[in-house]
Amino acid sequence: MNEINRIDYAAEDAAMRDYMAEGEKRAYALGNRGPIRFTADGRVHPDILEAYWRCGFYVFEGVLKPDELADIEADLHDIQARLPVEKGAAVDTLGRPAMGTGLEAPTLFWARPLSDPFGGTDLAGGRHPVKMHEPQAASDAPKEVVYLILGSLQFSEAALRVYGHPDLLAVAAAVNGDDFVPFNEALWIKEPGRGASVAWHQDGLTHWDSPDMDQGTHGFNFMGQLYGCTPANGVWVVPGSHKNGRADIRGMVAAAGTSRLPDAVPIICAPGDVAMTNRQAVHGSFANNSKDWRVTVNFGFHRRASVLDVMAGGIHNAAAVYDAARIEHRARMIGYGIEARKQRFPAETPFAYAPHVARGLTYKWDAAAKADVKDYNLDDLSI
Ligand SMILES: O=C(O)CCC(=O)C(=O)O
Repeated sequence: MNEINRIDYAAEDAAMRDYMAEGEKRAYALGNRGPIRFTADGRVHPDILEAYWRCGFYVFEGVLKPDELADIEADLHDIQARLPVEKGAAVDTLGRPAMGTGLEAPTLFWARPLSDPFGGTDLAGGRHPVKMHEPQAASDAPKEVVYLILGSLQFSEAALRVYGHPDLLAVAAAVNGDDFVPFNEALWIKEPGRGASVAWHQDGLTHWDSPDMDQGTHGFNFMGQLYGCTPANGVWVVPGSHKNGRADIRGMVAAAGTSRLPDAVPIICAPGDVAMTNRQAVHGSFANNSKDWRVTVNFGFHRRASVLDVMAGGIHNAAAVYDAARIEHRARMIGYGIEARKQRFPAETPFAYAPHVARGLTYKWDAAAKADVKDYNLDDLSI
């Protein structure tokens, strides 16, 4: 994609460069990356699970192959062409009804280029307490850009097929149990010279004070990388921070004297790698002041016990009690993902999702299903 000239972080530039070089070294020393591997009896290799639980993230290398990446890129270009010409506009650049119009659930998130829309605000439950450094964008940059798209599976069949990936779903079952359930899905678009930062935060909101909370209670996100990600444009994680309950992020930044948290490491991926990040880990990303695009196909899963009959929500959708009927309805997206994938990759052995198998539920990916996914994210299971 386009290349732009690197815009300096000005006074922050040298420190940022050192931080990224040091972080990269520490990231590679963690021992939490490699292909998805299985034991002879078909279980996700225990070394992977050990490293994931030790670090709070893992990088699965080479999961998405070139044909699948090409599909995702084609959908990305289609999405970009269908975005409103500017925030609030009803049409795209070709005068067609823009993506997101007529939908009830939140989909498009806009930000000033290189800004930090959440840091230091009360948004999203105030979970991003400290603002990140906001570099100066080029004078010809647009006023605002779309950096996040929620409910993304309704806009991209390629993303839906990634959602049905058999090896990734096997990992979800190994981490969250065979009866794992959806969380939400998103497309993160970090344009070079424009992409917003995501201030340090922990994702979970619901169970921090629960007496039986443990390191996996708030689930995890998969982050599939279309173009790869670097220290400059990728997510950074504080390894092990998912184990320690709610972090004092304000205190961590104050102690460091900078938003460059000294213990954090970058998630580094090649195109087609898929990271898995614990939602309780302290993580964030800097404004993308590099020359490289980062596009992340993001989708999360929970333990069923973490959401069943729990009162939650209020960030990605309306607050509600997540009863069994809602969970089953939302989990149809797993059924659709598996079916959509079967059509495109018929030689693969599809994943068998235990709750559907147990109840004899079957799904088709057809015209009716495509209509059914409109606004599906109203039912996200957001804890
Ligand atoms: O992709 C990013 O920059 C941020 C992702 C993130 O914070 C999340 O998925 O919780």
